[in-house]
Amino acid sequence: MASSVLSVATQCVSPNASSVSINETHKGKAKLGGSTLRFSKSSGRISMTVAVNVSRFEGIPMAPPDPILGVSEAFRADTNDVKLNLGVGAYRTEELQPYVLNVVKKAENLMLERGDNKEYLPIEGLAAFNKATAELLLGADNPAIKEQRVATVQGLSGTGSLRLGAALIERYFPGSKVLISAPTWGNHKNIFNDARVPWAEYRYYDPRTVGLDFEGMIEDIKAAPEGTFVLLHGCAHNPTGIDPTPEQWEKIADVIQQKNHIPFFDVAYQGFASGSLDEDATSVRLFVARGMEVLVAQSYSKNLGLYAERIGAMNVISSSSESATRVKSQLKRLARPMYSNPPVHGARIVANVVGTPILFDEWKAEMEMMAGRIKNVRQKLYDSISSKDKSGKDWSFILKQIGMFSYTGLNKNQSDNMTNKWHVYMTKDGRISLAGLSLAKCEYLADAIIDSYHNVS
Ligand code: KET
Repeated sequence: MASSVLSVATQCVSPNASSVSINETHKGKAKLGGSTLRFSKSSGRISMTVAVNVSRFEGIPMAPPDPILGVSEAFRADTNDVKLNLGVGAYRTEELQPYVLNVVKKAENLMLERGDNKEYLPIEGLAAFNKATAELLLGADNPAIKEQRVATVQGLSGTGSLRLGAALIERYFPGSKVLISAPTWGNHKNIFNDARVPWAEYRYYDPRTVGLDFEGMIEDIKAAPEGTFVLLHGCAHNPTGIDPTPEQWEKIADVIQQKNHIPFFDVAYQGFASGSLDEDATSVRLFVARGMEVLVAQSYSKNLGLYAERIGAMNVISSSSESATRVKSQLKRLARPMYSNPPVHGARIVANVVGTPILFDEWKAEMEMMAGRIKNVRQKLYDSISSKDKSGKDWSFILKQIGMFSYTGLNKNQSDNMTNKWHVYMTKDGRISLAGLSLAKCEYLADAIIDSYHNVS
């Protein structure tokens, strides 16, 4: 469109100086249809630029709203008072307000008192953060840390860290596939697509049992070609809220080890599954204890409530300190042209909280409090639905699921009904964030779910 207007313009007005009058200052402007022609004369030559009102970006189509973050945008636009945002996994208080952890405020005060500067961080991030985050993940006395086999690079939260890991795969394991669970967090597919890493799915959720399809999962991991990366949710699987049992984790590790696959953990909810930071890291630690090489992306968005600080890490646990050093150098090389170096504020908060024993203990207590509030809401929601719904449907899956979410089993039409009729905002896969629910709203939500489940096909 833009180019056709351009060609019309140049045909109508010859660039020859005789057909255009140029004023004394040797600069001029003329209108032609919707376009403005600008002329200038310098050293006897006339140059002409055409400012066309039609955009060069005409060919770029409108992108669809993000399936998760787009829900918050729609929520903000709704003026009805009863509205409820159960879309994004972000912790709210019982008053449904955002929550800044006390330990975070204390760490920030410490930082202010010290007058920390704002110099660039090294490409790999803040050293104190990298140390703290690897220790939090693996346990401070983990042999992999002692033997310097862990390459840790501070990332732009969980997403940025996953993206960095994906870039490493794309560059050094060309053609390798990543196996991801069906279903999974929606952004996983985008991350690997954008990094040009091919992916396939392994079976995970069984709608008949509303539980884990363990046999399907094992079969699919076994069937993948040797050396496949297997993306695993460290704990509190998103969106299903269903985790393997410790025995099942052992069997998953067996198969991955037998097939020479490489496990790639996404740890976005450490502490949110059980309320305990250590307990929620057992899956990762189990693989590392077997001497396996493991990739782990970490996020502090949820467990420290640092959503907007974009703080997380990419860890590569290697079988030798030499290869860990080389891997780290390459992670830095990948990061430099993408974002140069990471932001400092969140890194300092994490380093202070994890590195100061009093703050660390206080964090654990706050973590338990947040996980506890979600458990209470989960129970109340189950109680409300099961006492109101006389159909005999078994809703006990709500209690079996763990973490921030409940995977309700509502389909897209039913989820639409939740939003359009009840002003309950949620993702279209039927996931609701219990972290955005209060005890006071459980009855209302129960009515909405029962109506949507029974009256919408
Ligand atoms: N992994 C998982 C499994 C995950 O659920 C999220 C965020 C992330 C990584 C990345 O979070 P980050 O803030 O980049 O550290 N999930 C919530 C928010 C989002 O979609 O971005 C969500 O599922 O609602």
